[in-house]
Amino acid sequence: MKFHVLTIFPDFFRGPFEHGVIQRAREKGLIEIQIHDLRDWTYDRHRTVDDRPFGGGEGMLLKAAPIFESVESIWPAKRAGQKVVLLSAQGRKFDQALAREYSKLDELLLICGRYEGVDERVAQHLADDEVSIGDYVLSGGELPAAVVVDTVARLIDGVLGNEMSAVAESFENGLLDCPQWTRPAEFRGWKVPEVLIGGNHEQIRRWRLEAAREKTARHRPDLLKRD
Ligand code: 9D3
Repeated sequence: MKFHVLTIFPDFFRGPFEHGVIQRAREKGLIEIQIHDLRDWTYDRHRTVDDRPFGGGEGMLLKAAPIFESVESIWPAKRAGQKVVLLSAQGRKFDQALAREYSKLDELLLICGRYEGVDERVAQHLADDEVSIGDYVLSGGELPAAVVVDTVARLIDGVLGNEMSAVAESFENGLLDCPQWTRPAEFRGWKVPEVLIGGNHEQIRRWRLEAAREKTARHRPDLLKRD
């Protein structure tokens, strides 16, 4: 699968995709990530990408023209299996189910919003979806784009090792992961639950399910209320 990221801060992406699971997936050729500088599609001396909102108001907006021209240059004709996603604070909430949909695509193009927002014609006439990663205010769509790439890439066949592929399901079974411990069995007087050391696998399975339910009820009661 191929990811495109359109941004005014291409250097931002030097770090996030050069570690761990994502780096290995790129090396194996399972995913490709292309970063595009929005300013490459400006033609004035100052490489202007922003302008003031009609009707007045705070701050600046990203202009429509460089975004349209950039996307049209990346994909001269859009095929099935290609989607344009605008990352914006006004979008629908990104979740594991949407990530799974995106993981079936051939290519995903992520547009990073900045400043006070983006000319609405991008959401209306260019983007297939407008997506937010959660109810908090960020400075732009770059961190969200990295979040979307990471989440979607993990769902592509071969990206996770076979033993790990079930891990991707853990959010889809509607419960948070159960708490876990590693050695030593006692640290600063805090002991690991006895049942986990005992080796009775049926007892451990039941204990873990109950612990996951307890943690979910305490931290994410909204997950238990569904269906
Ligand atoms: C008038 C309120 N504006 C600023 C406080 C709204 C606003 C504009 C631009 C809020 C955030 C941003 C920049 N954020 C994004 O582009 C963004 C985002 C986010 O802020 N939170 C969660 N997901 C996303 S995806 C893109």
